[in-house]
Amino acid sequence: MNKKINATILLVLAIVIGVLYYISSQGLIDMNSINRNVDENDITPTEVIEPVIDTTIETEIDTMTSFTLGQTNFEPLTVGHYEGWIISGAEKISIGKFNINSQGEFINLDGSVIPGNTLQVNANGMVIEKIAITIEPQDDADSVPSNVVAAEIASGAGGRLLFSAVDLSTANGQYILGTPSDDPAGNENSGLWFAIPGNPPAASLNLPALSDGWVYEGWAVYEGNALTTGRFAIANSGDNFSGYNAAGNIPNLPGEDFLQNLPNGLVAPINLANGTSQAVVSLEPDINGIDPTGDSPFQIKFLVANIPSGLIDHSVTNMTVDTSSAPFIDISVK
Ligand SMILES: [Ca+2]
Ligand SMILES: [Ca+2]
Ligand SMILES: [Ca+2]
Ligand SMILES: [Ca+2]
Repeated sequence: MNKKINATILLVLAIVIGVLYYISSQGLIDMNSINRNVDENDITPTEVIEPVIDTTIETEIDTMTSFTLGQTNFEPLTVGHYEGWIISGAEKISIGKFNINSQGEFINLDGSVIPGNTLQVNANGMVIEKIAITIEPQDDADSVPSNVVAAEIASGAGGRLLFSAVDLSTANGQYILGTPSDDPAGNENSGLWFAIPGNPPAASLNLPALSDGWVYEGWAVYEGNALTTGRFAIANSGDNFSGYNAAGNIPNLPGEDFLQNLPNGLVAPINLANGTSQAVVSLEPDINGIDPTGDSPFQIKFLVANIPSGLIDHSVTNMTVDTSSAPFIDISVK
C-alpha cells in the first residue's frame, strides 16, 4: 500500500513540475517576443531623439564655470548682500548672490551654507575680462550690478579680488572735541568735529576723491555705541546729519555735537575724553543717497584714533590711516 501511494505522489509531482516548466518557458518566450516587437517599432524615434539629448548635455558641461570662494575679510551684512559678476566689456553675468554668516561661512540668501563654497554659472562662451563682487540692496529687484564694487580683479583666471574703488592709502587728517552748537564755553567734550579752529574753521581731513557708490561718514565711538556725525562727500563742506546738534550755529564742516536725541539710552552731555572713546572716519556704500548695508558703520574704517583721556577741547589731534579693513576675497576659477 505505502509503495503504491509513494509512486502515485511521485507521478503527480512529475506532472506538476512538467506543467510549470512548460508555462514558464512559454511565458519567457512571450516576453522576449513582446520586447522585440517594441524595439522594432521604436527604432526610428529612438535614433532621432538620443543624439539631440546628448549634444545638449555636452554643451552645458563645456560652458559651466566654477568660482570657488576662499579667504576673505568680508563681514556679514545684516542688510543687503554680496553678488559676484563676470564681466566682458558691457556684458555682465551674475555668478550668484551670497552673504557671510556669524561663523564666517559663505551662505546663500536663505541662510544655507554654499556647498564647497562654489558658485557655478554658464559663462556662455564669454572671455572673462574682470571678476567683481558688488553689494546689492535688500530685496534687490534687478539683475544688474549696483555701483558699489566691494572687490574686483582684472583677470578671468581668478586670484585675490581687492577693493579699488577709492585709493585710501594717502588719506590723513585731524579732529577736535568741541560743541559749537550750544553755549561756546559749555559741554565741550560732547562733540566731535573734523575741523581746525579759526575764523572761519578750516577742513582737517585730507581725503581722496570718491568714486560712484561710496561716501564718507564720521563716527564718535562712546561706550560701545557708534554715534554718527553724518555722511559727506568732501572734507571742506558740511555733512548730511544734524540730529544731535543743539540749535546754535555750526561750522560748514563734517562733525556733530552730541547734545540731544542720543540713541541707546545715552544721556547728553557725554565725555569723549574719558579714555575709551574713538574718532573714526569710514567709507560707506551709497546707492543714490541710501546705504544698502544700513546705518551701522561699514567695515572700511580707514581713519581711527583713540581719543586720549583728558584731551583738551579744540586741540587738533592726528588720525592715522589704516587700510587693512578694505575688503578682499580670494576666488579660484575652473
Ligand atoms: Ca542689482
Ligand atoms: Ca559748546
Ligand atoms: Ca553732522
Ligand atoms: Ca552704514
